[in-house]
Amino acid sequence: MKPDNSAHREAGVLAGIVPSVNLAAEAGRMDFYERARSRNLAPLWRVLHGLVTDRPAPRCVPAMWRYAEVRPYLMEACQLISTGEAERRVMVLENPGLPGESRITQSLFAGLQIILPGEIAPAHKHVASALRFIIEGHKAYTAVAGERTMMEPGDFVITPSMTWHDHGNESDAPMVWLDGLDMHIVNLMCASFREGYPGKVHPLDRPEGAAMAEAGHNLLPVDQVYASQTSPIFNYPYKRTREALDQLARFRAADAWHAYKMKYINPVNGGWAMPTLSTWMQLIPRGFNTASYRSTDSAVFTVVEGTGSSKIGAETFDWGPHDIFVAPSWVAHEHTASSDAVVFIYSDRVVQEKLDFWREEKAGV
Ligand code: GTQ
Repeated sequence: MKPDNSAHREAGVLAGIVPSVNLAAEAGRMDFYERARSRNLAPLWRVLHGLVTDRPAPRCVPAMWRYAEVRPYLMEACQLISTGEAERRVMVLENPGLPGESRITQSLFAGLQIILPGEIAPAHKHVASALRFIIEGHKAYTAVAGERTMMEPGDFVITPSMTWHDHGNESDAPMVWLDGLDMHIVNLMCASFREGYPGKVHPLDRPEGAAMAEAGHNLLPVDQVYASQTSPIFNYPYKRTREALDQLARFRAADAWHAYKMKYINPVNGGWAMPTLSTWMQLIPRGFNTASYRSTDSAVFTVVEGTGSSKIGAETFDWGPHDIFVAPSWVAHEHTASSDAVVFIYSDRVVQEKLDFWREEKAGV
């Protein structure tokens, strides 16, 4: 094949990506590339620097979802489809840099799930793990592996991998929570399975509060064997989390980058509460401005209480209760609180740590 215009064009594009490649010589290689392609072979030198980047190159961008703007869509979805028909009535928070991909970051899923009084989201199980962070409503439940927990705003509730779970609302008001799932990580590895339960709900065989009694008091049943890497604590209630942050702030100085930031832990091993999703609750006192910080884990932030603003890269977002925003990998961010602010955060940091990927950079250090 003789080098034609398109070959030159392609070569020109390549020259922009890999400056060391000679443009004229590249045009002469097009025939070779064509024949190689027919044998399912591709030259690495044409893609190397796009594959092995000199720094994180997230397609995900800084973004915010204001709850006041999102909530009407959740309510409208309730008019249009039942939980029964939808299986899970969830509006996915899609990163504007990743439209149509059901991703809030490249590795994380986020969605707002709404369940109306009397509705049941039927039982199923899947390899993907889920976290539920409760936004509004009272006394709706999730049942996992035969035990129910009633959910209150600010509670952090875990659905471990491959456990049967259904959700129900026996209260008289809608309940909304944020779902955080790791299915994109599962799918990257092609490790996904799911199964629907034959009945609507899985039978209950443990009393409410069982997990809390077994694991929620800095005590564990002697000789208990833990096969799962997920925390045996089912629900980390907001009341206790808030109290811990409050008491901490009374005697410790705020950290320059994190203010007061506590990680949720698995009492069995002291590690992260979930094997694929790191979770924290952060308290930023009124008037405090966190120093600029970046890390390789893109993170999802949900405001529980208070107001403030966050500078994420070149953008500034003003936020209040229930607003959700995202900081992409390696994009520096800082927060200012205009009233005492409490923010729930999740990311894939735990995965990156296990794989020796994770890095952070604190401005001024
Ligand atoms: O509640 O089981 O947002 O399976 C996405 C997938 C929620 C759930 C989601 C799910 C669920």
